Amino acid sequence: MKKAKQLKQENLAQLSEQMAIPTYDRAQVKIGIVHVGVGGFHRSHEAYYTDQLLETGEIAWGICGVGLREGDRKMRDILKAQDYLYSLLVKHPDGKVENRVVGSLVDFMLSVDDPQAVIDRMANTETKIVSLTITEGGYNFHPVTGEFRIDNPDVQHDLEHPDKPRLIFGYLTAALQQRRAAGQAPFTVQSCDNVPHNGDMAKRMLLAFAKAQDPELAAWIETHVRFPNAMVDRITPVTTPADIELLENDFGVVDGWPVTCEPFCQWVIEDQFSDGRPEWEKVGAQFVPDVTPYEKMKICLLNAGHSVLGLLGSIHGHETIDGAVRDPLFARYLRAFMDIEATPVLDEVEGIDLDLYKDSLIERFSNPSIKDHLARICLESSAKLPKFLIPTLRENLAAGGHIAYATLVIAAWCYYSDKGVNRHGEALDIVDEMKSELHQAAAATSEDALSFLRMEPIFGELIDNVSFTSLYQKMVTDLYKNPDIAILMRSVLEDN
Ligand code: CS2
Repeated sequence: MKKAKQLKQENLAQLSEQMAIPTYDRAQVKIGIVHVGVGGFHRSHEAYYTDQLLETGEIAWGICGVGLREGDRKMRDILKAQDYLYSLLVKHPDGKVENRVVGSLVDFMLSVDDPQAVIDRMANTETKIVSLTITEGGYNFHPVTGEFRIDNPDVQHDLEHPDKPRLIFGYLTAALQQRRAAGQAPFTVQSCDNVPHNGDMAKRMLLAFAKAQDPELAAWIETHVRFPNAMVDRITPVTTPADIELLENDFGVVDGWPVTCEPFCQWVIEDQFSDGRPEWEKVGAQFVPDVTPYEKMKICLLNAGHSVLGLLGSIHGHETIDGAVRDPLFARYLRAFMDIEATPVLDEVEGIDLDLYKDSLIERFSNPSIKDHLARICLESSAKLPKFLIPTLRENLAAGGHIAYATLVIAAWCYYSDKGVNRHGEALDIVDEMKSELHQAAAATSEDALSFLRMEPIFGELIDNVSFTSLYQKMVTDLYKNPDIAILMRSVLEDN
């Protein structure tokens, strides 16, 4: 076999025999988008759509990636060494793997190296959009009140050092300040995170920060900057060494950090932009006046469904989403959760049959080629569950609906946070910004069965809801007596 070739612009033509490569002239591509948070998801989703659009000849929409943390250096270094090119491996359920080199990323900056350069890049009038995948936790909101956490030490730092911010809000504020001072139109701030009303959320958080810094600028931002809401969707597991090997052995290409994803891809965006936008509709995105029903459907069914499988499955000893959903008990539990607890809180979505949507989710979750690890799903649960699952619980409690499926997930989350092991006693790798608070609250369960629910920033007033706490108390007590989660799942299924 021929020696594998390093992924690089100069080797592209030779690699084109094995895989699809960009056919547009990357040297001519202008940077129209600055994207903060270049992880797997950005690269399988927005960068993929944009790459497809560049193929149509719209070369004003290249992407400059930005990393705000030291931890982003590895991604920057790897991508820089391969001229910001990377492989996107689309894995089909029948084992077929499609591979395309994505070329829409044309630069990458690390703010920790030069904060002013990042501010200037955003402020440059060529930048029409600053898009974000900063994760649910990156918005710095209080999970219960929804307020901006102004007391966060990093926010305080950014208010004192506007030219050397640490968080996204400091960068956006500084760049928008430059645009305003120069009498230029602002860029659009486009969130691509799994947060309900992600654009409104980005707006509220940015305004809270900007107000604390310069109320006049905040008023200008409020009037002139657009923050389209969007529903984003493509399952993108963490890249593994096996993916890198597959590329080298089967495609003859050396890529330090490829991305793998499922074939399905969806992006529904509200059509409101401050300074123009790419015609992403030419390559499959949907522009709509109001994204609310789409995003609620996706978050309450897909993301919550993931969390249901993630937490229950971790305790049971499952490792991946496809493994969990191929277990008949988990498949039944997931479907019943979707039908009995999630569907009642959803609105009609024009053109979408919810039953078919749920079938398609289960099919997507079952894709055996996508090894989506439960560890990724459970990562940062303290930021995810208050967006994915707890609102459904609250709505059902208020309407007198069913809550047992979701309540068992909360009890499982407590056990998981306390013990950090599955039912066989094997260690689970818990990664969460609030790991120690979660552990502390959960560890007091044997003395006070409701101690986990006393975490006010997560559960708020739910601690006072007796319908919920009495059911939770019974479940958590049973789980602590016998961590065989399958018994409790069966009993929820029988009772409901
Ligand atoms: C997952 C999402 O992080 C999670 O818990 O539910 O990353 C999910 O895979 C994506 O939103 C799919 O679009």
